[in-house]
Amino acid sequence: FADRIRTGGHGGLVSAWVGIPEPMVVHHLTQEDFDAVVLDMQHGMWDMASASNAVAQCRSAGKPAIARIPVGDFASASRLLDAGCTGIIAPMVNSVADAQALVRFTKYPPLGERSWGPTLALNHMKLSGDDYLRTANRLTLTIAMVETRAALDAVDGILGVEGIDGIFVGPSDLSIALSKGEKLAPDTDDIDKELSRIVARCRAHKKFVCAFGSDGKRAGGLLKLGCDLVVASADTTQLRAGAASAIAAARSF
Ligand code: 3PY
Ligand code: MG
Repeated sequence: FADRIRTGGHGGLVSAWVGIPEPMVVHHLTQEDFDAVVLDMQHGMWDMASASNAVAQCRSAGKPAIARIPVGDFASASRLLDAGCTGIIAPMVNSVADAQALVRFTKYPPLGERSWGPTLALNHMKLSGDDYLRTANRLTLTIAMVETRAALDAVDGILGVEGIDGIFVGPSDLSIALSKGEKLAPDTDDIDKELSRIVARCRAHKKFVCAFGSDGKRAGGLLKLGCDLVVASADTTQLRAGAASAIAAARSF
């Protein structure tokens, strides 16, 4: 998966996004045609034990698990890679220094200072310690979120940090930042303009770009703007939309 997203030519990847802290939710979503599953540990209520069980569900379904960590919680990033995650998304990476700190916790030397202990990852990947050490920096993805004005200003510097594999754009926070707290408007032309600029900068640095779509149609639009991986709404949204549509169909009888 890591090579696929890095080298492009994948035709656009679509990921699930799960905040309900229940591995069985992840199990059910892996039965659909998602390319990956993001466990949202920033705003979702996952703890480390349930997240590592969710990673196991992804692994047994043959899908990569990517964890979004809480802001600045880089120590958890190492643990989630140890649990077998294929990637880490770090929110609110606003400077080169933030990006360098993230790389220190997610890449082994010489790129970073990730500490050794990937017991579950070795089991999941059926690799020896030596083979994992040799390949982990390439087979795992370190992804910095750009979702503030500071991050927009620093985007070239962040992309220039060796070990940052790609960028994930958070349109909600970005819209709040750009409007100085006036509005939540993630699906507007203003956001698309910034997104197109970020896509161009990622291409220039030969790195990939991901973004969150509030629904499937929006996710398709984000792919059209040049994103490599998009989220097509969160588990909670999908659950409630499915329920609302079933209720409406029953009541229209
Ligand atoms: C944002 O849009 O701000 C995100 O973090 C993704 O939902
Ligand atoms: Mg955000």
